[in-house]
Amino acid sequence: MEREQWASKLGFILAAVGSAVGLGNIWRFSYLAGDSGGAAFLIIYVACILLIGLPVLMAEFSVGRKGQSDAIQSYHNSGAGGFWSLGGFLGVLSAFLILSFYGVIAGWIVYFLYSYLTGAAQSVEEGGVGDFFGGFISGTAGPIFWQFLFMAIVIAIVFFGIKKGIEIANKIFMPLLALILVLLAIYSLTLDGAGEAMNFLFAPDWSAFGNFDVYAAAVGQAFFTLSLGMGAMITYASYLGKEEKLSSAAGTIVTFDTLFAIIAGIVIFPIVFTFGIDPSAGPGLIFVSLPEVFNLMGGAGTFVAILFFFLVAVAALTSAISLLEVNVAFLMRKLKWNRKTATLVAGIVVTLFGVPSALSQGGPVTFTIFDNSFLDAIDLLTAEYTLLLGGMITSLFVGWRWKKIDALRETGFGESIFGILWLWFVRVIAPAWILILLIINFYNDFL
Ligand code: ILE
Repeated sequence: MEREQWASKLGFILAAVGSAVGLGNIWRFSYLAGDSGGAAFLIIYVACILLIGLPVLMAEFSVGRKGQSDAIQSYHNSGAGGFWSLGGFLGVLSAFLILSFYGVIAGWIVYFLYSYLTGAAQSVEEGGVGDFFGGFISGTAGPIFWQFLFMAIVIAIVFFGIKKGIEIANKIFMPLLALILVLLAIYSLTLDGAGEAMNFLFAPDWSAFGNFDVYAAAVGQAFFTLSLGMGAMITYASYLGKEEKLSSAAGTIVTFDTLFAIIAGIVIFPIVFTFGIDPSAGPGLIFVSLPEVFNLMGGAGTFVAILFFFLVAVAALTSAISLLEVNVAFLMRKLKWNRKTATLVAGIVVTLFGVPSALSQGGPVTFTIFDNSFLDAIDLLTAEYTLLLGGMITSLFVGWRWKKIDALRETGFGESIFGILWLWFVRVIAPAWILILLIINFYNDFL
């Protein structure tokens, strides 16, 4: 049977933007920026996106488009065996692990959306959202129900395939997301705290630049947000025809993804400052602090809350789709299953694997791994190790194992100055940076 392809290049770009834009841009970016000093984090983060994220993204696109197969086989097809395909293996593994807890957190988002629609969330007393949220995530049936519901929608979309499922969903959702985001940003800019928020986001505190942990957090975030090291960009690019240009697509995706994170900051921080909440509230920022504020805003707050949680839920959906597709493509090739069987099996297995994460936030799963809950342990294992390692292998593979001329032709740069620059970034600069960060992470976690 012929392998599926995107109906149009625009469809591919929207799907890749859909994969990139997700919980990472809103939930993760806002709490990291809030924690690590706002503007300083933003500058380091944008530098990491341009200097490491973009070159690695181009490398992943090249492997997928040349390989025309799932993340692992694409390495073999583009000239590598043995060791190198470890890059693909880590991608498939990371996609599986991340999706298992991503579905859980997305489930929380859908629960908040539902609670605002029914009125339950607005009627929480002032100061009580922490308990409301804590009570929910430490339950048993609740977190699992919402995780399953979210995953069922992900499975249903992937079930219909590249053109009829993934591409159509992204063509509908991505413009809608952009519209909601811009509306919310305009609203936030009218709030009293907007000026303070802009200062926080754009006027850097220079002392933060001396802190290595901020660099580590920024690179981890660059990988997470661009869906790198998780096989997603390799798999999506493998559904492109050989003649499509990659460099402009990569530039577009990076631009939209970064804009989306910055505008999400413009939505969130004015609310944070107007109502005097702590920007470094950590992962609970959008689950506890923001809803407290929405509830203080009266009728407008309910409307803003519904739009906000809908936005985050849909952004998470288009990302989760790409992670499931990595596993589906792998099973379809490896076991010669058809799409429907592969989607159902991969979807159900990854959802079940997410159950311990869902139950680890105060629920019955109480064991810890190096002092982390099950969910946090998987988050750290992927964001700090497997993504980075996979990305490093991909860079070295394209930079050193491919002939220079092939690498430059595949990216579409040719022998231009951009081409040569890109080549040295994937050969040396990106892998060296990643190695340093792997060492820092290891040191921080275990020594
Ligand atoms: N890139 C997306 C995000 O930022 C996903 C990461 C796919 C796992 O949320």
